[in-house]
Amino acid sequence: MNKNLYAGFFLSLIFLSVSSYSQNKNSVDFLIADANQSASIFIDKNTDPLILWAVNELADDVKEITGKRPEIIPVQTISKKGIYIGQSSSGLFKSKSKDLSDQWEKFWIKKEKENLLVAGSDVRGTVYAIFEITERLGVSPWKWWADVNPIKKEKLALQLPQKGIISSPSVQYRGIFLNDEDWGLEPWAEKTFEPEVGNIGPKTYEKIFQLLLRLKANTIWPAMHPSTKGFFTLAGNKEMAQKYHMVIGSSHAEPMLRNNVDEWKPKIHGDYNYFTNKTQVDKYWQDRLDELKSANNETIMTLGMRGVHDSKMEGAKDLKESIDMVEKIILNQREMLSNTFKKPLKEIPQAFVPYKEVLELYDNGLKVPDDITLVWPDDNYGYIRRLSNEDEQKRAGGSGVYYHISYWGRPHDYLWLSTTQPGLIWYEMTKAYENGAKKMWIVNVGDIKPAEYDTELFLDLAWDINSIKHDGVNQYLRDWLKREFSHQIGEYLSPVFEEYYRLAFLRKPEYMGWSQTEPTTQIKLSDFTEEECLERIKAYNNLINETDIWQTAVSVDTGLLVPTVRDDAYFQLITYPIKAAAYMNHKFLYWNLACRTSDVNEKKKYESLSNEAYNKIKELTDYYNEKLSNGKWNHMMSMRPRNLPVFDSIKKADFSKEVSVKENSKAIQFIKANQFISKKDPKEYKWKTINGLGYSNNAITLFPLKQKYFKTEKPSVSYEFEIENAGNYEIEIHLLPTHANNFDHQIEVQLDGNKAQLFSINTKDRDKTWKENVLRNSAIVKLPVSNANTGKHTITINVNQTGIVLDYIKINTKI
Ligand code: REL
Repeated sequence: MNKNLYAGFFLSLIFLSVSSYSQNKNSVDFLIADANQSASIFIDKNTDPLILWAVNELADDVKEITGKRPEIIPVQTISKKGIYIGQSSSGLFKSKSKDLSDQWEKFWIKKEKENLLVAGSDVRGTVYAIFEITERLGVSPWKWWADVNPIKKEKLALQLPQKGIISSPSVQYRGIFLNDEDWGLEPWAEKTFEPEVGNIGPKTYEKIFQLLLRLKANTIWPAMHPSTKGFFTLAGNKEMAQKYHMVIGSSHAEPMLRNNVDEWKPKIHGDYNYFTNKTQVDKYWQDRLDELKSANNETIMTLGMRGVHDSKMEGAKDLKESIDMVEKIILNQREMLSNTFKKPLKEIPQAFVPYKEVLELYDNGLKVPDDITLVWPDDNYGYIRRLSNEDEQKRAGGSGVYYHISYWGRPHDYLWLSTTQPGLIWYEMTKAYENGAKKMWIVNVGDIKPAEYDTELFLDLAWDINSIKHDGVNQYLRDWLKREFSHQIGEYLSPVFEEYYRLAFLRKPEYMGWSQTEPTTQIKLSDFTEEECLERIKAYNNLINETDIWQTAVSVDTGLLVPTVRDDAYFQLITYPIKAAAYMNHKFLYWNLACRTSDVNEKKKYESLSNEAYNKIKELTDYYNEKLSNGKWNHMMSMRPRNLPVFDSIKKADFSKEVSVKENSKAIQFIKANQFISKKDPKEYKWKTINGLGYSNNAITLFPLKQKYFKTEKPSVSYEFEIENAGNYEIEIHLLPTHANNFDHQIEVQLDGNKAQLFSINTKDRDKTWKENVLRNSAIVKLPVSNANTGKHTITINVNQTGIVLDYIKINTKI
């Protein structure tokens, strides 16, 4: 774009922004502060300390924006004009808030006469209401965690719908799992933020809990890797959880809130083996319960047993023995719980997480008592392995999900950047909810940074599953960018971010070396053709340019700069992820080109471009750690988590190696799944496009998402393509590698009038195909077409059930 075009583009953005700001007929404004005054905040004199803390946060936020801090005044009744905040049980609201009584974390905010009334059904509900207000005032929940500093304004008003807001969570327990923190969160806490403790201690947890409350979350699975001290072993951690009303749970490998890696001492306790060492193991669990009895923390107990860390339970000879033993262990654990807490078991929140091999036990008959929440895991790559069936949906304990946006393990870690496509999170979590997963959602966020956007998206869905519809995923991203930077930047950058996620959907930056881990293999050439390499280099170049625009002369000319106070936020939320992903791609793609060419000069040029890209990643990472926000994030960003080969400079690989790559097929057509020419929707079901999902960005599936089989009338979609030269072709249908409870997703593909062919598309466990599928986010069905005539052809694809997601179709020539 040249300068004039930019100017035109920006003018239209300004017009858009002005017009969207002016159409607010259905809303009311409440003035928080202007040049002369600021509203006072009135609270009950018996206000709970956590609500009081949140009220003070609100007052501080207002002060940072306007320079005026609202006065906080304890009162007994509503009289003077101002903001009244409290729990529904407080004397302030009396009969006004009957609709909130006995509700879980519900709140309302409304303007009544000249006052703003803010009531919550309980402590957390009231706190969430307060943070709903700060966010509507433009304060990012990431204010501290990503330095999204408030932008000064003289006049600050809260805009509300006429009827006010009533809100309550879709999912009861919503939280994060801090995991694989060895290269980010832990060293940062140890060396930068909390050196006095030298670990993830109460000061760090305090900041995390504050963030979670701003994000309307309530649950933590604490960090648990060997570099980290067990949560309960550090003085002040559990007290901090109590102060912030955080529910403490623990991961699939840590039953009874024990952090085995740190707390199980083989020299003292012996083997972590229930077959041979039951007494010690029982005592170890009971000790934690005794400690909790006096501490009074809110908890969710993970039950069952695996190995010490992320491994299978010790001691069982076979599947049957494992199943019998886990059932027995759960009964024993429950007995300990009821004996210790002297409450009916249904009043003690408990969870069972059938992660990795434990799902096999469950699928083979392991019985889990009815009041325990079944927390279904994904396959570590964003595809939920299984959800409750009709019968399981009737269980009293309900169900939930344990989901990953960061992962350590086979086939390859993705611990560095955060690139899970928002459309995928939206699809999988909405599907989970529609299949009854409403009790507990936990997301593995790695080190929190740089997973800010995906974390918030996940938790926002957990709070209000209806806040985003299938066609609203990109709009949501746009709104987020507007809040974090400005209206114009949001408009401009959202397509850039969509492209960042789309390119990573085809291949995450961490997988660009085509290497694997567990066992770790060396990098190798990609599967991309030369043309694909060049296209991808160009696509990432565009992203780099678009990211820089806001710091160039053009933005100076138009006055549309990143607000200076948000420069650091821009670096950590935009510049680092986008450019680091781009340079990682450049590093490998240029290397691929260097290896493929026999022209000596070209080879040299590509080699040096590859090395340059590596150096750029280093520069960016050094800046993140050393300079960003005056060193606040030092040690948070590692450009080589787990030191996997993919993170090395290519010097270590063989540049000079001559590689002849035989390209034996060429794509002649790419059809996005939503470009069908006709479709068949069975009664009450509809094919819809999920925006921001898939490499096509327009994947389609059947709605509603609840599991349903189609026996006779199968839903289908048809596509058309044209062949110019008669000959041999291949049709490649790309589906998302989603899972089915019974491993029985099937599609039938019919070419022209020929006989339809049946394909089963699920994988089991972690086999070779599953590994390939998750690395490329595609399950591929191939259909050879021999002696195809020139002219138009039609492919019809039908599906046997919901849960099958079509991304795109490629027509390849066979060379
Ligand atoms: O992602 C998971 O839940 C597991 O893989 C973790 O429990 C485990 O700590 C893993 O990161 C590797 O050690």
